[in-house]
Amino acid sequence: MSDLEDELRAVVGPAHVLVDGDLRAPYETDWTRRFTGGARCVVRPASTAEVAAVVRACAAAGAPIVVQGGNTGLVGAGVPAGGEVLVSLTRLSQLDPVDPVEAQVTAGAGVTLEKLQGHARAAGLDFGVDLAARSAATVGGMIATNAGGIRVLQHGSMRAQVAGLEAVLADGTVLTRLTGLAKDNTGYDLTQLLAGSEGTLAIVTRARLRLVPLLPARAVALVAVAGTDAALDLLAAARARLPSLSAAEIFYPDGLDLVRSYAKLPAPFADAAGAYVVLECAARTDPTDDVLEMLSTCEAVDDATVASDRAGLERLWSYRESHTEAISTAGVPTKLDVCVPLGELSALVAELPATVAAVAPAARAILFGHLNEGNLHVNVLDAGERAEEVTDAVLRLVAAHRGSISSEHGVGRAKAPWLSLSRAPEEIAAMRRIKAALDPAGLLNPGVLLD
Ligand code: 2HG
Ligand code: ZN
Repeated sequence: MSDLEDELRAVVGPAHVLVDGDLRAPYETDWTRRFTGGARCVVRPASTAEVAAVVRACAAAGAPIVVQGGNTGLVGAGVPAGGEVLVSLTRLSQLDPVDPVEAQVTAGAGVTLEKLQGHARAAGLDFGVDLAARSAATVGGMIATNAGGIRVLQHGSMRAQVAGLEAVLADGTVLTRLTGLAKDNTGYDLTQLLAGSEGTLAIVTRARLRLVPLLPARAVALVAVAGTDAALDLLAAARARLPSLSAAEIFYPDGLDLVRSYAKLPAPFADAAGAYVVLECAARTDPTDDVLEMLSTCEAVDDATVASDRAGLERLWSYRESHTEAISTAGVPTKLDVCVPLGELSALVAELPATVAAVAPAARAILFGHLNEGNLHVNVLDAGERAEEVTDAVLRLVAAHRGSISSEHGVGRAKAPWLSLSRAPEEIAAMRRIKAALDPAGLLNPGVLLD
């Protein structure tokens, strides 16, 4: 075995350098099964010092690195293109005690969202980001991708929760900024530069995270509406009248059909609707009455069902949250995560089916997502050989509606060729200069974000 593997074994221990194909395999294919590539080896460091030593060894050998957290990313950024050393961070799982005065906690990059949530809740607080992949998604990956999820409406996306970071640069230098000061105006904000940089500038090893108040009383409404315009009217009413609104999500009848057969759920309403909206309110005391009052006076509502007990909340949320798994059970989707200004959303939804059909007649596009941010998850099934053409057509349509080609999943490898649809040439040139300054040899996540 080569010198590099021996050096890596000396750093992390022989059990944590995986060269055998069977052992590497779970790390080499992404969650969707669409992106796959062979790693030179998988290395599993357990501390920041070990990550730094791994990076130094790779840098000395000129070996490119791909960084992986919970491997729940959806744009191919965490799996190798071919031949990289895959650095898996799941063993960086230290979770410090919650600081109740600052309402902050320091967490290792490998801590799962679910662990973090449980830890915060046990201390009477909560974490501001939540998403369906919570059992596997990790803090490091969520920061690297600036993950969004179902509470962006209330707390913003991942970068808004990050008060400080520790990270390893491409030459093995460790940057540590974990104090989490509420005010700190001392130059470039390196923490926010690394959030959303998709592992291309540094490897996040620990984070100082903000926590939010725990709001234990929740009410969820699943609402039947005529279509996207009515959903937006409902959103406007909910935002104006429900200060405790914590989530607003949308899905459509074809997605509901898939979810129902996958999760064995009953039809939520006697009659089919044009679109379905999930609204959630979170407060210290039961917000159900406020939700019912808003629903009873909003003309956009055709039908609604409301729950506030744990089983009912889970049941109503599962109509929305089971979409990803239900779609993956039906095939390997081409996943496009886009957003447009709310005023453009209806037109986008109306134009998408024909846009997809024009390049891939056999394909079907399942739409769902985060209504409040105009964020649609366009999941195209049965695109077959036409996945690239579908991607191109959909992303161009989104750009024509003044939208973003990646709302919350990142650019990764999947969308790198289309970055210029969302960012001006001057911006991309500036990003390349930042990349060159921090990673001159291009060792970190090559081919991700900037191809
Ligand atoms: C969600 O909102 C996730 O559930 C996954 O962002 C979206 O599967 C998808 O396309
Ligand atoms: Zn999402």
